[in-house]
Amino acid sequence: MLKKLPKDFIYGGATAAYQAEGATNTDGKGRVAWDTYLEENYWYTAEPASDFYNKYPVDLKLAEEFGVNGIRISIAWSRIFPKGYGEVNPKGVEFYHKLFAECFERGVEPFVTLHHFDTPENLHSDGDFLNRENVERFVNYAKFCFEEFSEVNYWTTFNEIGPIGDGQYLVGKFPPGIQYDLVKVFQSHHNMMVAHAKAVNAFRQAKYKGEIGIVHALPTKYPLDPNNPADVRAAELEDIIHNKFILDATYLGKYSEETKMGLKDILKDDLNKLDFRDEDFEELEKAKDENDFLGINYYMSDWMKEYTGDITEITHNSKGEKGKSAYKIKNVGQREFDVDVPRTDWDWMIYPKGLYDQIMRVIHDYPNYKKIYITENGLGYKDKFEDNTVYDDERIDYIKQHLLAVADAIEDGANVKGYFLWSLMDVFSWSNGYEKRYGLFYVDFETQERYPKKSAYWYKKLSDSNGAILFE
Ligand code: BGP
Repeated sequence: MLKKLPKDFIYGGATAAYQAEGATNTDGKGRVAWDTYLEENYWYTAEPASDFYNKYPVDLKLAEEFGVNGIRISIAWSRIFPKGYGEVNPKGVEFYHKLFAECFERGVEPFVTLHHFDTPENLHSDGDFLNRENVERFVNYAKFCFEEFSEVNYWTTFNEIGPIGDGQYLVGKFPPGIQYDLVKVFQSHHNMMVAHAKAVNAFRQAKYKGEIGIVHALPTKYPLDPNNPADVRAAELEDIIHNKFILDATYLGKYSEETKMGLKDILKDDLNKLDFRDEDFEELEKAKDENDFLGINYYMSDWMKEYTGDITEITHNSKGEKGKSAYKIKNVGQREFDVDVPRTDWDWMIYPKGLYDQIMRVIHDYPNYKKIYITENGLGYKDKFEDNTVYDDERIDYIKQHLLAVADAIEDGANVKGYFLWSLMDVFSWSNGYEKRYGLFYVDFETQERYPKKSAYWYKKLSDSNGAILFE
């Protein structure tokens, strides 16, 4: 049994530009699709978020004090290019230089994501990544950032290509709010993977220093009854939609035979609507061994069973009313929530072993992976603020159990080099608002004061002991 985590392990905290910065209309920032979408469909907006645009020195000081030695930050594309391309906004560029300098000043290594859900509005309304011109615009934006922000050591192209496609075209909880269109889901996944590959290939070609990788959300999928072949198939197909398709593109540079068979089962005659081109696979093939790291975001597992009905129906539980979720997809299967596993108020099934299984699957199926970071994991909770803190024992336990699963995977041969808790401080949740909190630091969104939670004190001990407190 491990007694500590590896020597250079990162105890990080994660953020994302749109969920943290606020200042959506400041210093020349361009609009993003989410601005309008939240105004029209939800009960909150991205103002003030956590006012990270102004408060970042406070958050980074807290990070340093509480042993957090890495931070995931994303660059808002529309601060750099307000229209997604063309003229550069110097104030946006300056902001990120200042932010990165503060990170280094505090000894907090920034892991920088180029795209965390926030495509500029005019590109989004022009098809987002379904439009191949936007693939090129993304690559140009990436190249600009590689050249300009040479202080960055760790680059991530995309955060969660999977949930973007699902949120935008399957569940319909992300702009443009389209539901049940699996052709668009796979086309979006594919085009974004091509954009990733092109950015990686450009990064290598120009020989920039530092590392580059991608962050995938990888929820583990289990058959409800492992002895029932129909349930097993439902889990496999659901896995293809969320995990296997994008992992194949990342590490095989093509889609495996199993994935292609699965696509056929899921899409039937619609399969021929997909536009996959030879030149796409050339880029994917060229990039497949060039990913310095894989970021895994892991929050939950799902249990799948057979579904023979003809209607696809998904209910998203956005308000944290336990039991509200429903999920069944024609030709795929349905999720069973009533299993003997704890779940959050948002019906996210808490299953640390799923993280172990997912890591082991990656290292077995994709042996050309080089290194893994757990780039997001955390407990969304309706925190109770009392005595100027939150006694979030549930969160501490959640983190502990998941880190122990990571330790098991390391012991069994996985090269995992860090863990970033979602989130460093409280931020708002894309489709659930400000009530679903995850942070180590409680944010009073009215005053923008920060208060360390009990978990922050625990995290400091974790980091100071290099993980040893996990094994006590
Ligand atoms: C991931 C996103 C994060 C964050 C997190 C928690 O999908 O990368 O940005 O939001 O999930 O999800 P939620 O806010 O829906 O609870």
